[in-house]
Amino acid sequence: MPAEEVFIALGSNLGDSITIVEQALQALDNIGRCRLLARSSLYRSEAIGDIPQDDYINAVARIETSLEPMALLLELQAIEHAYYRNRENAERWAPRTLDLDIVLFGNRQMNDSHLTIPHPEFSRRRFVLEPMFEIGGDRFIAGYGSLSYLIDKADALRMEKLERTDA
Ligand code: A4P
Ligand code: MG
Repeated sequence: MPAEEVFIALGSNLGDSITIVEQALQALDNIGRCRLLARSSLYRSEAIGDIPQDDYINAVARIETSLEPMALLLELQAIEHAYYRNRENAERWAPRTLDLDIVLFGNRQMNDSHLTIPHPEFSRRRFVLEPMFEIGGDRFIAGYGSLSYLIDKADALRMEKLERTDA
């Protein structure tokens, strides 16, 4: 099975979010049959959603994998669990220690009870689009348009790029 290029969005707004997201980026490289190709800077962004909550630390990773989407999702959930994400708090868009979303998986489109690809919210989320642009440049996404076009249209959001400390 040839490897496919996948974009993963990372987010955290509970605990030591900067360290958690940095460690999660490394953890992605350690998944079997996955290779981290690029990672964005960290971004601090205003939380979207109905409940007032702390700012998020967000980032995007570009990986190459020969795993199927569902197998990759299970690996991502194992990483989330390692950070004690509190699943008791079932409220949608509640604060979380670590959230890993599959944004794009090659050119695949799917929608079943476990996975929707592309991620249903990505095209409106500046904290996903700008880090994608940072690591991959502009690109056309079938059914959506170019990244630069999506960034222009995305919701206004307070967002700040943090200095890289790993470079
Ligand atoms: N699932 C379906 N499609 C996918 C996909 N493409 N990637 C399913 C990952 N998971 C996917 O996920 C619930 C179920 O979604 C999973 O079991 C999987 O089968 P979850 O991570 O437990 O729930 P969730 O993340 O709370 O729900 P949701 O609706 O995915 O929330 P979001 O969209 O992740 O939003 N504000 C800022 N500034 N930055 C943020 O990162 N994040 C959220 C969470 C809200 N506000 C934010 C941010
Ligand atoms: Mg999620």
